[in-house]
Amino acid sequence: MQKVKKLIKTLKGKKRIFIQTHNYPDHDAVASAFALYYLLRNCKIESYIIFHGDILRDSLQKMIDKLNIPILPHYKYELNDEDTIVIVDANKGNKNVAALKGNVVAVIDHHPGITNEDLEFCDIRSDYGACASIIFSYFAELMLEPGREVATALHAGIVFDTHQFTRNVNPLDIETVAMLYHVSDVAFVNSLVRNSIKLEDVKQYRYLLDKIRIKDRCAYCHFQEGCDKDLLAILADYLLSVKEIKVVVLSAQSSDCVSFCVRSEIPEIPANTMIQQLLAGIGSGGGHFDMAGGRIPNIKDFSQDDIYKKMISLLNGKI
Ligand SMILES: [Mn+2]
Repeated sequence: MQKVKKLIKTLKGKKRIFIQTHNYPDHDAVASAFALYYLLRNCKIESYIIFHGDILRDSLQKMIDKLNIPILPHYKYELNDEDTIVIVDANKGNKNVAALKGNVVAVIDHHPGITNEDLEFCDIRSDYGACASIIFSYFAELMLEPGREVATALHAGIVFDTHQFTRNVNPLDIETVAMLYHVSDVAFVNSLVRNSIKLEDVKQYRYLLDKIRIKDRCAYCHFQEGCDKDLLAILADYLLSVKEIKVVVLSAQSSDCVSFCVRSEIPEIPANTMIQQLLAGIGSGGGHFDMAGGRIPNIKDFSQDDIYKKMISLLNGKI
């Protein structure tokens, strides 16, 4: 049976269906949820898009506003145990997905992960650059054309998640964008990509350049005063664009935890393994071989000198 038919069969007749993104969603998560909402609606299944956390990036808020994406914080709906949840761009039980009231019956994700046996539907394709490409494959199975708004969202989701086709790209991501290109508002997607930071963010660049510690082609910086998660990722990519820097670790303090962002261009030092080793015993992390994230839940367990020393020792001889 086609994947999408199985998903529709799973959801048909369910009372209230919520499409949940990972916490602090990014462009790909919101685009995936929006496209799935649209697809289900075409199959006479109503759903609601929800998330936990905040919309951190201006460019994402702009995408939500311009494309009229009906996404709301989960508390607006007061979920109960009878509700049905579909998770997109993350897996059930992930640390970055709030456990809400309701039954998680389906997961659609492109991060490496295991198929949870409790789920009625699970579609994990870790070789895809974006969850949006998986959702588009459902449109293709149904021979359903996404409208201009959905096409634009999917296009943006793929471009952002693959870092403009430089990371984890699968030929299918490129084929998907090629198909969407005719319908999508290309100029709008390009403007989102080009305007990913705001003037206020510039001071974090200054802080980074001031405080950065570099050794053996590895860079580390801790943001004592905090830095939002998405900007931390943008800054990590910015450092990686420096020719001599091959591995980047950034951390940022918030009121209750320390968040991490890791990048690696060295296959012998996968970012996801590195974050797990760095935070062993004090926190958790995961991701892809070239990009990963993590967090230390208790600030007391964090010392930037310890992290820096550990990073250097982990890289010793490999770089
Ligand atoms: Mn994604």
